[in-house]
Amino acid sequence: MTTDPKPLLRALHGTAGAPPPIWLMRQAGRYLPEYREIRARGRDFLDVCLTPDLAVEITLQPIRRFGLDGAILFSDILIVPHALGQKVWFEDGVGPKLEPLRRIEDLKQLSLGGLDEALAPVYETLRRLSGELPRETTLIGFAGAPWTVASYMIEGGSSKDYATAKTWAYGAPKEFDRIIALLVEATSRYLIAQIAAGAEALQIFDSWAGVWPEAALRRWCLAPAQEIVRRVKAAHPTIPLILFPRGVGPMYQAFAEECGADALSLDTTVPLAWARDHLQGKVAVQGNLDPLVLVAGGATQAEATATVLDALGSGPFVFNLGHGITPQASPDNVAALVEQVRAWRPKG
Ligand code: 1CP
Repeated sequence: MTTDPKPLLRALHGTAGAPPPIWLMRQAGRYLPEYREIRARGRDFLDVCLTPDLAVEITLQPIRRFGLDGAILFSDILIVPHALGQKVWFEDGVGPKLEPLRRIEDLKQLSLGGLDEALAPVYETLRRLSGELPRETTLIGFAGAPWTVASYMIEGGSSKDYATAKTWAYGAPKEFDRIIALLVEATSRYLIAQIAAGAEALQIFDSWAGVWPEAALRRWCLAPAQEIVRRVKAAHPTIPLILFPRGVGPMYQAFAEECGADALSLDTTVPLAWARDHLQGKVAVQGNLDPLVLVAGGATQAEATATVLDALGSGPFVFNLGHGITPQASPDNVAALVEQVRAWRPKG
């Protein structure tokens, strides 16, 4: 794979190279005036995700501006509950809202039967993007991990402590297994179809993995990730997968050894030397600049960026943030970041 013309694919397949490729989680979004302009036309957010003309345009916005190595499909992780038949909507200034699952019987209202049809516009978006991207740019598909998606399905939106979802899991673990199993099936089918439509790499976002003790983390995050990776690899063995088990601390090592993904996306708190010594020999790593550094900018940003590059840039590495970019980030700071990463070479 070392001959691949796409730097992001080379890194995800385990090849180190300077400069490392760069893309940013949530790189399309509210920090870009051209995104806000489209959103100001007043279309419902889910409708934007499901309108290929708009989703293609928004995906391309950060590529045109910054020439990033990866273009991530513009969509949302909550498109999967929507496609399963759950009521999902986005309230401006509030975030996602869902008609919550309350009892295991509520699962009967969800069905895998309508998945392909509901997600067809997403596949159309990917097909169009694969014809429009520069040849060195990698098209990244994605989905939420079962636990993170389930947390929204049960809580009915964002949550501070996930108390309703966690209490269900602890009180009726077999029922919770069924919810997770449904999402493993839906997510695997969705990711496999994204590859068929043109996705060249995939990221699975387990943004809220960091709330569990070890045994529960293994049961509801690590094992489901392993199963999704197994199914996707069985269908498409050469497509690299990135997993983002945000906030799992030293358990990142278990993910590196056991989940089967090609790369792990590191959250902002993962110590760099530890990641180099305990993870990077097993998987490619991606990360992990604090997104708020892109609000501060200046010397703070330059130093923090150099620290990440110097620690991880000599192994298989993808420069990224430790979580999604915030609406307050400055596009000029993003441009400076890309320039600095592209100029980086290992010392000595
Ligand atoms: O215009 C708007 O107001 C909508 C804001 C917005 C955007 C731009 C939402 C609502 N989703 C998205 C796009 C999005 N979401 C992308 C696409 C493209 C890109 O990365 O450029 C991706 C990959 C996501 C993934 C996502 N959605 C995650 C996982 C990543 C993460 O940041 O942890 C999660 C948890 C969501 C749920 C969600 N959707 C939207 C919001 C505001 C949230 C988070 C709410 C919360 O904090 O609980």
